[in-house]
Amino acid sequence: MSTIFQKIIDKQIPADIVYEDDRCLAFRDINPQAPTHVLVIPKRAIRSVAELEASDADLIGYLFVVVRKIAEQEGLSNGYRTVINSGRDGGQTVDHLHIHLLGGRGLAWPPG
Ligand code: DGP
Repeated sequence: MSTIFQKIIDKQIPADIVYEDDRCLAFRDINPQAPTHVLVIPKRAIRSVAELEASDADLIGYLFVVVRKIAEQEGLSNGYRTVINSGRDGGQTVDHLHIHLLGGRGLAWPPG
């Protein structure tokens, strides 16, 4: 079943896109939890970390390189947090793997 993120990839619904290439897309979260809250997603539909295969390793590593580029682009020189929610207990609400990039304020730990 097509997720809302697939519709964003396919440009069927709009998003505030901050980065795009052939393998991934990054756009601002619709419900930001920090001054910078960007979601970095693979264009290939992988549902969650729980469904990763060994052959996905390069792609997942690449997504984090993109995170680093966007963090620089966003001026997050004081640091930032990356989060991947997985499954129901992990708080995942969209079944298309995504990395949250949060920054622009001090972030508390531990998370709820
Ligand atoms: P998670 O709970 O980890 O599955 O995060 C899903 C995030 O996706 C959540 O922070 C809100 C965001 N989101 C959901 N629908 C949309 C949408 O249509 N557009 C954008 N930009 N973000 C969305």
